Amino acid sequence: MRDAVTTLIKNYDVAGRYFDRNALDSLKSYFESGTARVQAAAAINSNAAALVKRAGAKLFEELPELIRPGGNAYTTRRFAACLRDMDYYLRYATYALVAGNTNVLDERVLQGLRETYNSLSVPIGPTVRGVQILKDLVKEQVAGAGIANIAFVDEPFDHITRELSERDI
Ligand SMILES: CCC1=C(C)/C(=C/C2=NC(=C\c3[nH]c(/C=C4\NC(=O)[C@H](C)[C@H]4CC)c(C)c3CCC(=O)O)/C(CCC(=O)O)=C2C)NC1=O
Repeated sequence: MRDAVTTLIKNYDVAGRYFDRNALDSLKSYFESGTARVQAAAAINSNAAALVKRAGAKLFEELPELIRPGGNAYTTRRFAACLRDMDYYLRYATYALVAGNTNVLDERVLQGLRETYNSLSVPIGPTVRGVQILKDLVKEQVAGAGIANIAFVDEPFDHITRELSERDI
């Protein structure tokens, strides 16, 4: 598992180089956004359950066929599994936000996920939509907490949707 700093060190160490201007700029920007990242994590943590619940409600309102007979989130067990997956996405996205790096998502969440989803007929498109709804709600929450520059909030959620959407080669 890597963060913004260890990733940079790894890359420069492989090349046997001291940090150059690019590296220093990227370190500077990571540390400058550090407090905001921690504040964003705090705003998410204290509202995580509500964020997941609201995102689920919005998803099922948009795509009601998911929870009708024949839908993948139909039955209490699968409905709960779907919300639990959303909760995983939120929690790991929060880790990635603080790390300033999406490696934790690759290692702990995304590896093998598409195969699992395909084998259980969990539909990818609606899952991607669920993650985007979650992202929008998180951004509202974080902005509402008075955190100024929240551009970094998009990254982990967009990474999840990008990786999930990726076609097999
Ligand atoms: C921490 C990393 C991690 C992830 C990400 C994870 C996902 C994950 N989601 C699963 C199932 C599932 N995932 C969903 C999700 C959905 N169905 C829908 O229609 C919606 C679009 C969507 C919710 C947004 C459902 C319904 C199941 C149960 C499918 C089944 O058993 O038939 C399963 C199969 C095993 C199980 O049911 O627990 C895994 C492994 N597990 C992990 O350990």
